[in-house]
Formats: sequence, structure tokens, C-alpha cells
Amino acid sequence: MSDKIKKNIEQLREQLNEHNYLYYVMDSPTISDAEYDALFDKLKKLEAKHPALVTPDSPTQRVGAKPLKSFAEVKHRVPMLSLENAFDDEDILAFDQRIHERLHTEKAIEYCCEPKMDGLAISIRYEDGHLMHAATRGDGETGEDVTDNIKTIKSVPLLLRGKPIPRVLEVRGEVYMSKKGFDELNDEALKKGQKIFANPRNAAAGSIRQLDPNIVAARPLTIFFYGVGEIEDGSLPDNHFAMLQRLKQWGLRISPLIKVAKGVEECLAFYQAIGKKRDKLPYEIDGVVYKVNQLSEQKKLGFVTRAPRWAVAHKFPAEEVNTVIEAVEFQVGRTGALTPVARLTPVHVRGVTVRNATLHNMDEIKRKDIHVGDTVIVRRAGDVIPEVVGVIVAKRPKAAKRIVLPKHCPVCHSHIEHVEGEAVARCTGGLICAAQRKESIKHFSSRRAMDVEGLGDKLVEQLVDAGLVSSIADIYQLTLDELIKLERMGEKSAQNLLDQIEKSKKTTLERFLYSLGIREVGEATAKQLARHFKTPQALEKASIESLQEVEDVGPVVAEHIANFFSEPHNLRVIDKMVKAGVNWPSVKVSEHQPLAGKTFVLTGTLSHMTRDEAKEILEKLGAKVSGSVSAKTSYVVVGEEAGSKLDKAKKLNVNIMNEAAFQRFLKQHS
Ligand code: I6G
Repeated sequence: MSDKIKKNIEQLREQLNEHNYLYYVMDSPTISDAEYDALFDKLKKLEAKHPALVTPDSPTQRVGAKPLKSFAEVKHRVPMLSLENAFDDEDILAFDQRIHERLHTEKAIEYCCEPKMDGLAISIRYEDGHLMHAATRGDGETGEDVTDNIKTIKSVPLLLRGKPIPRVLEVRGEVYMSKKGFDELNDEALKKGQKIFANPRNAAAGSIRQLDPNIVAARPLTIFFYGVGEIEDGSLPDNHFAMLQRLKQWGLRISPLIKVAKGVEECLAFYQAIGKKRDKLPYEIDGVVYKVNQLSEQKKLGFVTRAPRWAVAHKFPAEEVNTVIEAVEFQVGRTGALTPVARLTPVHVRGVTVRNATLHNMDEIKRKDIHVGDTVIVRRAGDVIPEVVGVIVAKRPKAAKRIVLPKHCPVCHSHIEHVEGEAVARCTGGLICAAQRKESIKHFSSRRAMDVEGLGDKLVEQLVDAGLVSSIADIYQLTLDELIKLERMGEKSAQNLLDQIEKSKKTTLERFLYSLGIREVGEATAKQLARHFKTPQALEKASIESLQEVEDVGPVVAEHIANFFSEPHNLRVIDKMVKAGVNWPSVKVSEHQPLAGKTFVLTGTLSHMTRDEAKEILEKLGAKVSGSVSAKTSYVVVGEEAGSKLDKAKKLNVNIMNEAAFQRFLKQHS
């Protein structure tokens, strides 16, 4: 292989990278698209002839990666924070005031102002200038590895330009889709009878979450970079604006609208100016961002939990339009909560068609006096689900209909429970309702419930999706043949899971009651119920009054329990599990309860036993164990590294015992 060919290939890559930079970053191309395509074609042909010379950051390598089964998780080395939101000038003046106070200065603060793209935040890691990884923001701590997808975006350089380049440079930006690109994509989808995206933001986010990079490559995505996460062996200028210019020199595209403002008034002027331009911009923005410009000042200001103190997003106001409620349907959430959803006469709000709006709950419907047939004001704010702000009562037709809560769940037909004083109505079919299936099974198998080791959240989802499990009782009917057909499940793991399921059958009544997921019946209440009633049959027969004889059970919890046991399908599920072999020893309540009426709080680390073990012993002796200290607490037991609970106990003059005293105390009372 001649050096000449290698050199030729390298030159072509350099030329293509330079033209990419001129086109995407500088917005001033010097060749036509056809000329660019010809260069690209030449490189492709040469590489095809000499595959050994292909490098991962060759411009030809943006497409062609294989579809993935799922995205791997990526832990962000520097967390990807979010921004505090502000909705009016007053919020911004208060933000500026806080900055002055924290920096102890009266002088006007210098801010860097940028438009806030309505897209998807992404982190990209370059090592020695080469693009290595790209990840979504996720929860800020952990995102998803979307490297192959990000590489298909032509405005993302695969190789940084200029010198010197930091050894590691992790940059953050917002991937977005232009309004034009979005319209074309949706037109195409309509022609093909495919689903369309609601807005450019969803289209960008949906594209990046595509498992097949070849599909992503065809999506009109682009990026603006706005910040730096990790940097190693490299330096940055001392202010944010100059830092962004440095990113641009390295080939990273930044917004052309960025400005430095001297003082908050200039920030507000920037907001007004961008607001006026907003409709004419080729992409959607949902506000502007102000950042304290000097990095030394940013450092002094630091962070509050998840957001920097030195930045704020000044959002554009939500849009409001009038439309008519044609019908109201009730959706059942994962926990059984019923949400009324208004079906609207479709209206356009900033290029987005709004068809549905949440009505939140029945109290909200009553408060706003909403009827089917009403003309209503609907608000859409960014990515939030549209909501009904109010009714134009003057336009109410004679035939307008009151909205009534259904008596039965629209998904599983179980009774709807609406406890007085609670805003939310719920389906009582927790154990059989398709809408709640996954959550109830996850809870059932969790460690503190039936403790089916190996049956984690992902596997529960797989089992439900494969139709193998539709209620908690079905877990005990699973077979080896069924399990080994699941993805990534070998015979050994399937047998292990069956063994664990078998093991879980031997339980206690309190665990079993807790695992049923009855509303507001936590571990402590389940324990009290088991002690008091001793069998599920006795609980089934219990009246609301007798349920309230149990400690901690008030009228609301009693109603939840009674509702649960009055549903025949719940009894069938329990019966099926008992028939499958789920069992527990008969409940014996010790007569010896010397600590009855006493409340303990455990804090810090105990060396002789775990806190759970200590709790069990105390409860056997009749005591109650609480998580927080109050004036009613009898004793606080203090282990190593006890924190605020100890302080509170001292403040309230509550009895405090160290571990040695606690051991003696237990001996005396056992
Ligand atoms: O999500 C964001 C969008 C735009 C940002 C951001 C931004 O600056 C123009 N800046 C920061 C510091 C953060 N998120 C955390």
C-alpha cells in the first residue's frame, strides 16, 4: 500500500472536515453541495479499495453502525445539571439580586445570554480531539450511550480542529430539529401512513432514542453546544462567552445569537429582542438563558442541589387558546389513579396541534366548573401536557353535560374507590388491572415484600410484555419452558429464578399482606393487621369499625382495606397463591409486651445488630419504632455517626440511649 494513497485519503478527509466546518460552524460554505459530494465520493471509493486505511473518525464513518438491542447506561463524570426556570421579569430581577448578594458587589454583573433551544441535552466526549462517546442527559447522573446516533449528525465533528486541544474535552449541547426539517419529516411520515411527531422537540428526542443509527442518519438533526463538562490537560478562557468562542474554534457549533449583557436590564432587553425574532427563527426555542459570564464568579456562586446558582432559564410565556371539550375520558395510571382527560376540538398552538388536555382530578373539574361541550381556555407550556385553565361560561351550550366519575375502571372494570377528602380516585383492581400490572408485580417481588430474588423490575416488564404473567399469582405458575424462551435467559438462570420463586412461598403473614399493595398499607400497618387478625379470612370479614381497632388504622386506611377485601377478584388472586403453596406460620403474639405504648427511634449505625433486627426485637416486646423524633418519642437509640435525629432528641429533651445502654435495656425487658 503506497504512502501516496494514504496521504491522498488524509488530504481528502482534511478537506471534507474543513468544508464541514465552514458550512455548519461558520455558516459560510466555499464550495457547492455537488462539489462536496464529489470529494466525499472520491474518499469513499478509495477507502473501499483500501479498507485497512479506514479510521473511525473518517467523514465516511457517520453511517453504517449496526442497530442496537438497547442503549447502555453511561455515568456522567460531571453531573449534567438542570436550569432554574424563571417566568417573568420579577423572577429575573430577584435572580440578579441574589447574585449581587452572594458576590457582595453593587456593580452591574456581566451575563452571557443565549437562546434556549427546544431540543435534547447531550454530552459528547472527545479524547485527543477524537469523538469517543456521546450520552443523553438522563437523570443528570446517568444517561444512555447514543454515540452511534450522535455520530450521524453532520454538524457534530468526529475530529476537533485547531491546536492545542485538551486531552479530554466533554462538551454539552442541545440536539434539535429545524422547523423545516420537522415539517418535511412529518409530511413524509403522513404519506407513508406512519405516526407523526407532535413537535420538533419530540422528533429530535425520538430520533436520538432510535436504536437503528441508519434511521437517525436520515433525520434532519443538528446541534448547538453551550458548555463544558469534564476537561483534562487543557485550559479554557476566564469567561463563558470566550469559552464558547473557543469551542467554535475547535469546530463545535454554537448559536450565532449569543451576546454579553452588562447588567440585568440588558438581559431583559435580550429577552425582548429574541422574543420578537422567535417566530422567524428556523428552529424552536422556549426561552433564553442567562449565565454569569466570569467563570471565577460562577465558581464562587456554586450550585444548589441540581442546578447552578449562576444560571437561569427565562422562559417564554405559555400559550393560551380557546377550544371546545368534545368528551372526557378517564385514564388509569400505573398506580391506579384515574385522570380525567379532555378530548378537544383540535387547535393549533405554535405549530402544534393540541387534541387533549389533562383535567387533573374530579376536584379540579368541580372547582373550575368544567362540562362536556364547554368552550375552554387551554394552556400549552413547552413540553408540559396541555391543561384547561378555565371555562368561558357565557358560551356554555344548553346541552352541556356534567362530568361524572365512572363507577368502574375503564381498563379492568373493578370498582373505583374515591375516598372522601382525597383528590384522586383509584381503581381497586390493583392485582388484576392491566394498567397497574407491572407496578403491583414489582412491589410484590421486592425485597421487603415477598423477596423473590432475581425477579427485578426489568424481568417483571419482560414477563408481562411476553404475556406470561398478568397478576401476582401467575408468578407461581411459571415453568422452565416458558422462562427459557425469554431474551437473555439461559436454562441456569431460569432454574435459579424458579428456585427463588419456590423459596418465596415460605413467608410471614405480615410480609404477604404488605406485598398485596393495598393502598396506604405499609410494612408497619401490615404487621399490626397480621397481629390483630391473624388470618386473611378474618381480615376479609372485618368491618370498617373493627379495622380501626388496629393501631395506626384510621378511617381512610380502614376503607382502603375493606375495599380491597370486598373485591372478589382480589380474593381469587389470594386463593390462587395459597393453593400454589404460599404459606406462613400461624401468627403468635407474645403475651409478654413490656414495651407496649413506648415509641423508639433508631439512628446511626449499630454494631451488634442491624437497625432492622433492633426494630424486630423492639416490636416483639410491644414497642413502636418510628422514623422521626417528636415530643412523643420515648427513647432515641443512638449508634455511630448519628445525625440530625440526635440533635432533635437533645432539643426536645427525649431520653437518649447509646448502644451499650440499649443492650442492657433489652436484657432487662426480654
Ligand atoms: O439545558 C440547558 C440548555 C441550555 C442548559 C444550559 C443551556 O445553556 C444555553 N446551560 C446549563 C448550564 C445547563 N443546562 C445546566
